[in-house]
Amino acid sequence: MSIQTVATKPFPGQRPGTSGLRKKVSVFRQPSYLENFVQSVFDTLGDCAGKTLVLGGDGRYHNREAVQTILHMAAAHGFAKVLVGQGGILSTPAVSCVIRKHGALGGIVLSASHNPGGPDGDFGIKYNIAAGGPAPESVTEAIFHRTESISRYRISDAPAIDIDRIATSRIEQMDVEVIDPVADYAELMQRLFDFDAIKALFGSGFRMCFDGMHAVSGPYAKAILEGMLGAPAGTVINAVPLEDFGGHHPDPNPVNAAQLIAIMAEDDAPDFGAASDGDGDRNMIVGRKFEVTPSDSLAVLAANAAVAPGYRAGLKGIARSMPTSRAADRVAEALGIPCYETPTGWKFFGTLLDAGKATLCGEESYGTGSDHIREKDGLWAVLFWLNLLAVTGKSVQQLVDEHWARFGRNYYSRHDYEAVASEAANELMASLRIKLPTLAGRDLGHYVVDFADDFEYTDPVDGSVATQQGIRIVMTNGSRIVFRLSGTGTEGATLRVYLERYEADPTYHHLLTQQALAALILIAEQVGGITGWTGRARPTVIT
Ligand code: VG1
Ligand code: CO
Repeated sequence: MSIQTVATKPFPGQRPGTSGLRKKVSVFRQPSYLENFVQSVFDTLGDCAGKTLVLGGDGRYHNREAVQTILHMAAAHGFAKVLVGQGGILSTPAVSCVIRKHGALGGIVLSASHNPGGPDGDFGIKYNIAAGGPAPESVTEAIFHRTESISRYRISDAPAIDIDRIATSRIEQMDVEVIDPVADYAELMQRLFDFDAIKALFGSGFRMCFDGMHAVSGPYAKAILEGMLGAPAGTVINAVPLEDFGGHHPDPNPVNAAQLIAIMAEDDAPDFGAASDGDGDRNMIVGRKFEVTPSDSLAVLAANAAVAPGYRAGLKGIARSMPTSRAADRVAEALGIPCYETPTGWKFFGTLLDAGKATLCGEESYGTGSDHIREKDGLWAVLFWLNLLAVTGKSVQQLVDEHWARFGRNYYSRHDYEAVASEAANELMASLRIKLPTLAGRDLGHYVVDFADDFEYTDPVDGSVATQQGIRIVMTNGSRIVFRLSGTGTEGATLRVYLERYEADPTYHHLLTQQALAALILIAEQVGGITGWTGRARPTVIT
């Protein structure tokens, strides 16, 4: 066994997006493609002698091969130890948890999250830092610059090692410790939530359906819900991770988790439904015949955080991504704590969490989390809701209705136009930017524009600046339209249009969301010229 130095040439476009580098599997399978990126990560980290790395992925197609490649490269880079999930499996929140618990230098997550998998699907890779969260932009940019000039990578030629047995083996000087993917994570959840109360809830006949979507959270949900909390067998459906997610889109929203939505719409539906995404960091919360928006979920959890032992001491602050509805802001105001507005992507929450400025964070894209780790956390949110349901004895809908009655309702929707031509999407955004200075004060029928800008964020902790993070058109009554291009897609561009309208009067709290937002939807089309630029008469996905 020896360490080989292999000559290579840069590949264009290895710039990480909102959440790591995501490309088609066929792109990742080109000889040296993954190796170039991993070597660039290691070159950026510098000396790793004596250090520990965490490694795992969501089990999608190409996960196993990539794990072997990275293990052999880590050995060549001098790491002392790699903690790898059994079978190459670790959810994104579990990676974050394991990095923190074992004092690792960092970790590598292999996932394209909610993007489809399989030979024709997507693959992805992301580096997380010692705090457990996604690398900040300063680091991802350094990695990207390294990929542009890379000329060699180093790798051990040792044979492939067994990642299916919980045991420690060696590549060169490096220990490869295969760990139970669930254990550390489950132990952390047990410390945060009232497991006895949740056990009693399941013992009383409460029924739940958790849709693992054939992705990574199945084994976690089975072990925790059915194993530790005594939920009946069969509570977790689609529980076995498959390399192609059963041909589905592992994205927990009402469109892609249609099976769960159908189950929850039946007359004798379970009391509680939930789903998670490819890598286990997203969550969708569903009551009987009732869907909870992610923005509302964040606000409800924040308002009721004291039910959970891990949050009894109170919240330091709440942080949400800019396009996420302002429902959480109203809770923060009532609690007398700050509410931070960050750009899209979990990496922007890291500094706030590290500095103790925020306890809960959330994104409209079905992401919720807290300072227990540095990633969003799907099952964590589900356990939080279970804890809340157990303590209050109320239904999901009752809790949300009461929340709206107290704080008002933020009607909210996201319209996605997927796989549109990149050039057209860029031109749409450019034309909006030109219009921005002319919009303030304009009367648009039902709404008058208060201000319009391109969201720019200065991190209150480290002072770093992120520009062009979404065009927002904010009305005088606080209603908003936001335009943004996705940073996680692999085909053309995806335009996201976010719509929000606040309604204080409970008489109007039960309108259909798209109807409640109809006037704003019309304005988005008029101002953005969406159909003209994209050629699309309607969105691909509405959530
Ligand atoms: C999307 C979501 C964003 C989320 C990101 C990663 O990004 O909008 O809120 O943080 O995915 O989530 P974009 O750039 O496509 O809008 V995950 O669960 O795919 O890692
Ligand atoms: Co995800």
